[in-house]
Amino acid sequence: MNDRPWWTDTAIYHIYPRSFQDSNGDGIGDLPGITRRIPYLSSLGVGAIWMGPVFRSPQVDNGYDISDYRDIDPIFGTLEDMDVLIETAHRNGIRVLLDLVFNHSSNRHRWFVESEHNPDGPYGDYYIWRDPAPDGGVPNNWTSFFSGPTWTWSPIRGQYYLHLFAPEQPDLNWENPQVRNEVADVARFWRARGVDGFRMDVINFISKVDGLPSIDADAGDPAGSMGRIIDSDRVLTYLQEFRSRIDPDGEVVLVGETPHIAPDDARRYTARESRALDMVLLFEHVMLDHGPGGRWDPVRWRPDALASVVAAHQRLLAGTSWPSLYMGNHDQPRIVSRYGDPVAYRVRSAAALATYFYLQRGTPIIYQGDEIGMANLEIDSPEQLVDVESSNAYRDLVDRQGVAPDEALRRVRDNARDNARTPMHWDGGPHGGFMPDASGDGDGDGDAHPWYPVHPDAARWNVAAQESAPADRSVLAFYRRLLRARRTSEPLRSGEFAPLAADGPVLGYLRGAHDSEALVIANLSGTGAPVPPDGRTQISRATDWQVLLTTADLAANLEESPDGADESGVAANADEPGQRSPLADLAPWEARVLVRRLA
Ligand code: ISL
Ligand code: CA
Repeated sequence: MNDRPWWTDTAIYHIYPRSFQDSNGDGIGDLPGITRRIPYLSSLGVGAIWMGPVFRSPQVDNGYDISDYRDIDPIFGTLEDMDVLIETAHRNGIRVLLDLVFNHSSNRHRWFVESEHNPDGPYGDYYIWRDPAPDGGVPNNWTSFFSGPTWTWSPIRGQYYLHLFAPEQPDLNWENPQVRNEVADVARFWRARGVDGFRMDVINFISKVDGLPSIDADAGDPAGSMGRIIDSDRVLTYLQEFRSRIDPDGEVVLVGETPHIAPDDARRYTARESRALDMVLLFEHVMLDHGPGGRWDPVRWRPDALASVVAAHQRLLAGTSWPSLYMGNHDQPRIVSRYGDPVAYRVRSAAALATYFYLQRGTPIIYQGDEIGMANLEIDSPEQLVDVESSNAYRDLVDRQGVAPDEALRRVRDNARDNARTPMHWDGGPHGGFMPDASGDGDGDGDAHPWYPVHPDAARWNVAAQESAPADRSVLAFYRRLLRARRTSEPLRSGEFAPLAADGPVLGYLRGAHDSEALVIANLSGTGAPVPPDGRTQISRATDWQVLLTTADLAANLEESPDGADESGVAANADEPGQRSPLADLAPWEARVLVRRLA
């Protein structure tokens, strides 16, 4: 038994409820649908789920605009459905994290309605209200993450209110102790129903610098500008206060989403002695393809840049901090499309990326569908951009920046959040098994349709197909092997991290435990490559390296089989680690994991 907290010794599965499993045929994923899939999650080998927000919400930002923190939105089910889900998850050895969105609420929350209509009442100071600037305009020059202004005028109250996101998402005023009491009360309410932890939405934004000063024009990079609007010391104080109120014994896991956080703050907030957050969700690795104009000015990402960011994050969160390891989520495009090769090496590149990323020191957070290699949509029309951030970005490019519609679509489509929000693929049946076929005649044209179209390739890329496929053609089977390797290999569970020098697209690192070590080397390209010099040096130190895993055993794609496969298409020793020599050249998209015991 180790004294490390449970969340350092497991993987978390991130569910986007509206796109996971619909149980009642209305085309929207729901809580009973998640409950139905708990056995699948248990078979995957994850020890916890993080569910996106399912609380009452007008759904302007798909639930990240909450109008009642203590009730379930009817599109997802009821409080009783949540109780059943939590109980079923716990019975299957799976803990439950909810998504607390407390930097802002919905403008339809009663607190905001009260605050707007009754400025001198008990809720008058729950939000960030300001008079117009001397010139009658907005109070400062901040901009919203969702394009456009970050202040909206209320004719009812005769003041502006702040919203770092959509106008329907007014920022709560955390400087007000009453607001902080409300947040703690909500967390205690869910703890009492058996919730094991919380993912905390943009939690580093909760305290803004006094006076809300405009940002100097020279503050080009988003990180810099966030550093100019956030008071990070008070953020830490408020997080410590929150923890002390809801979790005096340190049993609750708190994962803070912290876009553009300064590295020192990431370390401060997660250091065990700080008693604030347990992990943060960092962003540099999901901004490698952001060009000079940011997310909507995409450039090609570079593997050596990924290696540098990974090494920097590991260095930053060494010691008493603990990294979270996510590559995809509901705000990011699909991993295999963004970092892999979804055309020529969809199976093997999905597996190679997972191996490189999830065997680092830290807790893997796997986003629904990445474990079966789900890919980006073919977005060829602005109508397919239904997400508030993506559609606003498109409109802003065309209407405000005068970019031609085709060029604007080209700049938004690959990074649009819609890519990761297509319904989960369960089987090759109607709607990919995401929703019951309402008409029941098996052609999936019942009166209801999924809230967002199912990806056209669901018939081939789905859980059922990969459950029955030979191991060498199943991303799902590989994810199971990968998570099992993490659970059973001491250096992968708890070993210290040391990066190898990147050599073009070949990246890697060492994981060193007290009595054993592991070496992870990944060729993130479609061409063969030698083991890099740094890796060669490490491997040549000893002669007893064992190959624990290699993606060279996997087919490049669903149809093909790897070299040396027998007539049934199953790679030689597909269930056994590759028989390759530790120093053999790396195949295209080969990630190789070596382990050895120290003498
Ligand atoms: O990546 C982003 C900014 O660079 C945005 O896609 C995202 O809005 C940001 O990461 C914050 O995300 C969280 O808060 C948003 C919500 O839209 C996202 O879904 C949530 O993950 C506002 O609540
Ligand atoms: Ca439903």
